[in-house]
Amino acid sequence: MQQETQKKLIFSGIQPTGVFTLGNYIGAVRNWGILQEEYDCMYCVVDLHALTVRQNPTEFRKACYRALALLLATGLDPQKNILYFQSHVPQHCELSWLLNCYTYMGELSRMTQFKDKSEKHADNINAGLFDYPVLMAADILLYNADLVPVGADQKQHIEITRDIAIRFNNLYGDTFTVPEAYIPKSGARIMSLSEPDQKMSKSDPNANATIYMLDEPDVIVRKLKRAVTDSDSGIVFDPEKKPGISNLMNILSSLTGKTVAQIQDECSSMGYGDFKLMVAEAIVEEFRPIQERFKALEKDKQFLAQVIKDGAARASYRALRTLSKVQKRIGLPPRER
Ligand code: ATP
Ligand code: LTN
Repeated sequence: MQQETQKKLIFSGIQPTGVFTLGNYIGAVRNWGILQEEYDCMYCVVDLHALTVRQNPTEFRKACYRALALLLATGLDPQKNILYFQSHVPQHCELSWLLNCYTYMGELSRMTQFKDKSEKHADNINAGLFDYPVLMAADILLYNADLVPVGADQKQHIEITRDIAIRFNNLYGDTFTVPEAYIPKSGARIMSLSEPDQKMSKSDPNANATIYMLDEPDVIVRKLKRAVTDSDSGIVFDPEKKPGISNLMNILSSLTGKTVAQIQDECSSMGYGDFKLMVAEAIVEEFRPIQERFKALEKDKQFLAQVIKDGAARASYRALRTLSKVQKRIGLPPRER
């Protein structure tokens, strides 16, 4: 059905919980485009994970399509990668159930994302939120991914995925590849512009805290101007004492490829105002071509529909193979197909 190579397999996912942020871009999505040249890559819009938080059905459907179009607009090539919606490949849920039976309540209770999200959504601490890491483990193990490119906040989820895989392999013999996190050296944790001790997040209710990939240039400039900096002046990299300006330096470094030390040297005589404009300009220029491609793609419904259909078919083919193997190892009665 499709060419399979000896290349290492990359798998990653992103939630369609809103427009992708500068944090998603630098920490994850941008790297996905780089990896597609060297690896066999699968990138999934994890719509089922997004349901752990209440979504408005009409808005949610739009957000799912937008997420896929944005991935394409950043340069992911549907010929080189498998791009698809998680909900279109039911084997993710099937494997997730099986893995639930090899995961302990204690380990899930220690997940910091669960603790954070439970605090943020105290009125809706649902079982899905608790079980989120097991579905994520299923996403990854279903394809025997070698590497998982994510931002630093997902490290703990990759650790539990590894633990589940090792536990299963110890019980039933080598079944799953034990994956490794692939976290960028620079930009793995972009912070909020309003609260630089919090990570930038697409579901932050304060729109000024976040740069979205579809923000117009004037909006980006305005948000940068408002970004919280520190009481003293000086473009100095010190994440502890000067988290605001250090975050902006980190953003600039990730976008230009310059080190923070170089930026500190080059900008030592600048005031905060000019520096903020320089960072805004770099973001605007980075997003300009992506936004143009996005506008064209959004109109091309037929192309998008084809990518979605092909992606699901190619992913299902691979998923079924692993799931059948797992079912057999566990001792479930075989089903003729
Ligand atoms: P939400 O606010 O809905 O929880 P999110 O913005 O945290 O969403 P996810 O869909 O959970 O985004 O994450 C997608 C990818 O982006 C993950 O690999 C994650 O590690 C990465 N990522 C998210 N936020 C940041 C950030 N601030 N800096 C770097 N990487 C990030
Ligand atoms: N939990 C991830 C999204 C995600 C994911 C995955 C990432 C779901 N399944 C599999 C990598 C691999 C997050 O970014 N919050």
